[in-house]
This record gives sequence, structure tokens and C-alpha cells, in this order.
Amino acid sequence: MMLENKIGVIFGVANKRSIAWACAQACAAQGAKLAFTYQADRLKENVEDLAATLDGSMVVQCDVSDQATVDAAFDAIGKKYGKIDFIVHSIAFAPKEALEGEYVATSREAFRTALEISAFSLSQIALAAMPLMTDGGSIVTMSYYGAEKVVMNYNVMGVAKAALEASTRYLAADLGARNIRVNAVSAGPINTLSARGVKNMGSLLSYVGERSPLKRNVTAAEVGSTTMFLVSDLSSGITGETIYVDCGYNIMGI
Ligand code: 0WD
Repeated sequence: MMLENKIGVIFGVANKRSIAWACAQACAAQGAKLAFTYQADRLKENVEDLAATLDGSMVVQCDVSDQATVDAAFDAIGKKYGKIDFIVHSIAFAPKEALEGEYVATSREAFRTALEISAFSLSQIALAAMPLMTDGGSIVTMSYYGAEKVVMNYNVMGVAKAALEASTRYLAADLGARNIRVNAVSAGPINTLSARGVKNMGSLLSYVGERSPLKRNVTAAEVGSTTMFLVSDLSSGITGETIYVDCGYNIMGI
């Protein structure tokens, strides 16, 4: 029971395929109590049904584009649990038209939205969580290889993930003195709701599955167990890192 007496907040469960849900299951299996946020009413029932399978959990609305909902969510979590030990940030969004064709054509609005929801939200959430992380803590976010190499159709989301990884390092430097660690997991492609928003995701999955050292795609459960490690004391010496959980794909040259 690596996470006994620990309270975690999980951002980004949309349904049972969500990476955030795999992270939640891995953390709950180690004894963590979890608060879940959902973005909007369309996801409320899904998230409530999933959370109901875990003892002592709570569910609260939080749309990171609306600061009042972020403040209200942390208020409610603070009232129920009194503290937070870890956060899983598993949120990203870009308008669909920005996830196909040429990156050069990205609109100002799509750029702003993608960076705000997918990257700024990490520092926004860290700031809101700090007063409740009284015993130190651990924050984990989800990134992707498109942050550092060009991946067809990933476009502005790659730029947002580059900002997210840089933000992970700056936050780690700021929060280290409070014993709060901040790390990113760079996950290989997984067939989730968000992934289906990227054009030709199916061919990306087979390409990566054939070429990665392990000759397969990673599973959400594998991302979940690495996240569990990163929020646990087992990783107490690790902060500011981007850890690949991608069946080794990123190490390959030709
Ligand atoms: O291949 C993949 N699936 C990979 C995903 C590979 C590497 C990284 N990732 C990242 C994603 O970019 C994202 O950061 O993992 C994270 C989780 O993605 P997911 O599990 O693949 O996707 P999904 O189940 O759709 O969850 C993402 C959720 C949203 O779902 P929808 O589908 O409704 O957009 O992010 C949440 C929302 O629940 N979200 C928001 N939450 C709060 N405020 C907002 C918002 N404004 N916008 C989206």
C-alpha cells in the first residue's frame, strides 16, 4: 500500500478508456483516496459512475478555462480532505481543424486555446493546489513525443506539449523548496477519445507498434503504473523530468 493515507486529485477522466482513469485505478489500488474533476455536464455521469467504484472518492466540476470553477473545485476538495498529496493532470484540447493539414495554417484562436487548456492549466492547477499540499506533494502531467519531433497532424498540440514539458521544469524549480515534485510522462499513442481527434491516429498506432523496441503499443495501464510510481515516495528523488512510457519508441533512429 504505497499510497496509504494519501489524497490525490485526478484531472481528465472522460470515460473508462481515459489515461486519467488508468492512473486513478493504479493509485487507488495502492490505497489512495481520490477526487475526480469533470470538465462539463456531458461528462458528469461517466465520471460519477467510475468514481463510485472507488471508496472515499469525490467528484467535482472543473473547467480549466473558467478560473472560478478551478477555485471552487479546490475549495470543495480542501473541505472534504483537508490536504492534497498528489495531482494527475491529464488534460488537453485543440480544435479539431488544427489537428490535420499544415501546422503553418494554425489560427491565433486555435493556438491560444491549445496552449491555454493543454499547457497553462498545469501551472494554474499547481498554484491552486499549493496551499493544500502542506506535506509536500507530487504533480504528474501527460505529454507526448510530438513535443520534440514533428508528428504528422499533431501540429499545435506538439507546440503545446513542448510548453507543457518546459513548464514542468520551471514548476519543479519553483516548488522544490516546498517538497512538491513535478514530472511529465511522455506516453506512447493510446486509442482514447482525445486520440481519435488526431487525424490518421490508426496508422500512427500501427507505425509505432511495429517500430518500437517492444514491438507493440503501450497500454493505459502501463502509463497508470508509472504515474503511480511518480506520485509515490518511491520516486522521491525525481523532479522536473519527462519520463517516456512508450515501449521505447523514442530511442529509435533509423
Ligand atoms: O495517445 C494518447 N491518447 C496520448 C495522450 C499520448 C500521450 C499523451 N496523451 C495525453 C493527452 O494529450 C492528454 O493530455 O494524455 C492526456 C489524457 O488524454 P486521453 O486520456 O488520451 O484523452 P481523454 O480520455 O479524451 O481525456 C482528456 C480530457 C478531456 O476529454 P474530452 O475527450 O472530453 O476532450 O481532458 C479534459 C476532458 O475531460 N479536458 C478538460 N478538463 C478540464 N477543463 C478541458 C478543460 N477545459 N478540456 C479537456
